Amino acid sequence: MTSSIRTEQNSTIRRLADRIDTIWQQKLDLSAYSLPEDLGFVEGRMEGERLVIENKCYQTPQFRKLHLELAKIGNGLDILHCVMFPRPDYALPMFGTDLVAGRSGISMAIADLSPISGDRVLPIAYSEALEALSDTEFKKVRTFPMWGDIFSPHCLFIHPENPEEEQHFIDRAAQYLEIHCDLAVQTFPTPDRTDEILAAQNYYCTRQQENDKTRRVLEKAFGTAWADRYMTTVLFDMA
Ligand code: BLA
Repeated sequence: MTSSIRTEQNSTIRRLADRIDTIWQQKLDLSAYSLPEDLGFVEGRMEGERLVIENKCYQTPQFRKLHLELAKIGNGLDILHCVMFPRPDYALPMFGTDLVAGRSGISMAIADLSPISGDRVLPIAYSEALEALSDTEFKKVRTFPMWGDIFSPHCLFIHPENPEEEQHFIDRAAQYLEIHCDLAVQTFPTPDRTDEILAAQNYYCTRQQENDKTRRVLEKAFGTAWADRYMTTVLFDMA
């Protein structure tokens, strides 16, 4: 993907965005996905600073939406946001990652395969694959907000200390994504579980919509109504 803001992004964000693109292209059968009312590229102003959002979306036989978003606020704040929404007849976890970079580097990096079954446990093949990964250690682990009960025990939620930890995070997030794509394409649909899957995906989205930090950034640039519409139709739309 050649994009206008990617080349200006924090280099860690750029490298993770490139890894996500490459893994999607290699492992999934991608087709086009149209965003509502052409929200592919959006521009707003926050306290005199420009906010630019660039979205890339696909769909596949297993996923109703793959979403990779890059945002840039003035010269100070770069954001990567990515969520993969399984189709409601596929009992697959939600892959999500979010990176926030300020002037002094990445302040927050999160990546998870979040369970969507009624009992909020990952499919056994996922737990086995994740447990087989080598142990990992980051110096500054962050504390989950109130709405963070959606994340799995394998969730990485850190403040990377240095460039080595940033690279380590990228490699680990890429491993999660590779495991997810490999297992997803081997998964058969379970139409009898659609109600349970929908309820769990909707719970995930409702919780993510409670993230005031994301909401506040969007509200300042675009206003309350726009921010709400964006969070509920683009970032975390329910199936
Ligand atoms: C936190 N998200 C944040 C923060 C900002 C944003 C500014 C605070 C960073 C910090 O505390 O260091 C902003 N994130 C955005 C914006 C967009 C975005 C504006 O994606 C989009 C335009 N958030 C997600 C996904 C996950 C996620 C997919 O979008 C997880 C898979 C998590 N973001 C997440 C969490 C926090 C966060 C857990 C910390 C919230 C807190 O500490 O209260």
